Amino acid sequence: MAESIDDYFTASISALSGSARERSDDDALRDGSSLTVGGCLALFDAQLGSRHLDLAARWLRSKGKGYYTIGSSGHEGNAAVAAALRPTDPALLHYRSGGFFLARAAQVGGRDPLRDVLLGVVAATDEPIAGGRHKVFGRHDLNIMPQTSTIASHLPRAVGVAFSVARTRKLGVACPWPADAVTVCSFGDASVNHSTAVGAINAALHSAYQGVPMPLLFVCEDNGIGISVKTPRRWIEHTYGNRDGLQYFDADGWDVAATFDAAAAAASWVRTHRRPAFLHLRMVRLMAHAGSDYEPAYRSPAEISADFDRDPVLCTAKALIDAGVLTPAQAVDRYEAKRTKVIRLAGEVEDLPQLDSAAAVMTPLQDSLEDAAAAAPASLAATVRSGEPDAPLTLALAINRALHDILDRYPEAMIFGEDVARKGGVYGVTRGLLGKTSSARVFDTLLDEQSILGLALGAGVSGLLPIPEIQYLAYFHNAADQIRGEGATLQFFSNRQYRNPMVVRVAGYGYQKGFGGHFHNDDSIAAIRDIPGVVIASPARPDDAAAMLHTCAAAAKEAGAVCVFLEPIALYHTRDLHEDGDDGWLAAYPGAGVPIGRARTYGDGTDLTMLTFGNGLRMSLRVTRKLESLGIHARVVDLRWLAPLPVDDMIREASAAGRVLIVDETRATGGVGEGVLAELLEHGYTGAVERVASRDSFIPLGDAALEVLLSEDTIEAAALKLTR
Ligand SMILES: Cc1ncc(C[n+]2csc(CCOP(=O)(O)OP(=O)(O)O)c2C)c(N)n1
Ligand SMILES: [Mg+2]
Repeated sequence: MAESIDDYFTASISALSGSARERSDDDALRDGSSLTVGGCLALFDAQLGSRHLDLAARWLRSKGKGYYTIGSSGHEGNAAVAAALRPTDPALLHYRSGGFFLARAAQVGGRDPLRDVLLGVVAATDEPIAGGRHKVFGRHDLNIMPQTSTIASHLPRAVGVAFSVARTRKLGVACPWPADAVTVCSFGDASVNHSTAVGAINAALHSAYQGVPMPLLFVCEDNGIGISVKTPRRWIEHTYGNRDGLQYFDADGWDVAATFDAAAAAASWVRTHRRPAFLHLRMVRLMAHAGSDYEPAYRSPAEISADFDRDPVLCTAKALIDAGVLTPAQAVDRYEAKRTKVIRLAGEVEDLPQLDSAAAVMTPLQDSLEDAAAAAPASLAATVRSGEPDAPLTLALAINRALHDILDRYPEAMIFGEDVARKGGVYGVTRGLLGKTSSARVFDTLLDEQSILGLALGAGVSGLLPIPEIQYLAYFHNAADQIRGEGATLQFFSNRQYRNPMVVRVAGYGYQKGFGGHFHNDDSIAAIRDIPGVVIASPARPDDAAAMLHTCAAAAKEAGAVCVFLEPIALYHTRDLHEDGDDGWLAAYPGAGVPIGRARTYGDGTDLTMLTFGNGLRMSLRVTRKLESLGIHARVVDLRWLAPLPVDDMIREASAAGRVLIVDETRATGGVGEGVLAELLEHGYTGAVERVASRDSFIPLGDAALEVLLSEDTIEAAALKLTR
């Protein structure tokens, strides 16, 4: 299908007259601009490439060979942003960044970026970053991290990357970005309204306000519309043009020299001041939101064609003609030559192999989990501080001590979150860590879970080992997309070339004796459990907690694993198991890590196997003693890892009794027990099985909480029913 903008370019340029003059590559393109003739020709080339990639993507789509048509047309001015930066500056880009990508690739050389983008469009396995999993702008040697398309979800990570440039130096940790790097992130004018963007910009300002280096360039590519919804006129300059602490630059994105000058000024300002800046580029959006978007449904034909004269490709051609660099015929020749090249490449790649099996698709996930599973430290002896009395510890103390040791073991480890430093955590779990090291490694953050996780994402790709804390499980849900959409997907969409190691500590689960209500007793982890590749640790006992935390740190470090470490608040300071003073819930510090995906069995009864975790372990052990007095011999299995589940251990222990009770403190619907039951049935367990769980309710205040939380009475009744 012919695109009007395509014909318009040729017709408009052909109608011009002009002759070329002797211009040297080093001449300024025009008075007052620092863009040279040679620089402009290079940008024109990138812009032409980007435009013809968009046209080719639609052509491939029309033939049933291409799968992605969101284009960069109208945004090709972002090529000048790449030119104003260095290829070593980390970039997290808007999906209309064809110009940027090609311009940076031209600076670096190597693979043909035109072919690579087409490989992405046809979902070919040869594509260098996502390997056929998505069409993204990303390449490791260009320092462009792949982004998919959750609006603004990459901005919190960008803040984390910018933060880490100086922090890695301070800690003496190797960092992939140079000490004077500027991090750049780009996004659209509608996206900037997303709470994720607003939060990230706020977090950057909040850091910079306190003197923390924040060399971050926000680039808003403002085409005045988000799919069909118009951005109010002048909204971007109104909101960001005059914001304390955020240096504002702007330009017309169709004017390549002006864009280059503004981007160069912004980049230089950020590089020098190590503070955030906002570059506002006015753009047009040509050829609709995507190939599938029928623009006349919401914009008049006149409005659509009014943008044609602000086509950056056309404007750059005119600028080169005005400057006597090219004749109109030469400009059209370049345009057509690029078309020919791109169409030829498109023809070459259109039938290349795509991922052809689930295993092929999932290779990065599988490899990451396998590497993580191999990561448990064999001995913790070296990290255990000498002179430390070997007294039994509570869960909170064991975690605290493990965090001390992890800070010793990994100089790149950083512990942060709300209230973790000065106060030492709401429950004292991080007490003393700040005094042990410096505030560069243990620090309080602003109150924004999204920014906390974003900081971890950025720190992880920058060489650090982030251990963020989310104060309560309910507040993880508040920011879950940073793990779901960003953290968990990075290895998948980069074929493991980028990894964001992290151990997210989350205090959670119920049984706070009526205190706190639903937020402090959140018992739902469904939103974490189904995220591919994420490791979920759920320790119950002090020794396991320390060992598992060491394992998670090692898995993050060695495999780039995203680990969620769920700490049962109700057991933090628990000492006893059966009777007051029995000290049955204390344990000595462990000597080795615990492998991911391995359960722990208590007892060897063969009448009943209880599969459980978290608070369920303590309740089950208590019930077991009562059963014992009735002559029923049970064994209790602490799953310990909720993802991946310890399936082999589960099947073995379940089969030993042939009667299984799943004891699940999370909600019946979407709870862990559902997954345990499914795994048992799918892996050949044929015996009897029952499941008890908490009710499908939010947790109320006071004693009423006990009405909906799983209780020992319920567990006991189910156990008796199964065994009688
Ligand atoms: C969180 C989220 N909500 C909705 C969408 C769907 N969506 C994709 S692009 C888009 C519009 C973005 O507009 P803008 O930021 O102006 O960028 P433009 O496409 O105009 O360059 C929307 C709503 C999304 N990707 N992510
Ligand atoms: Mg827009």
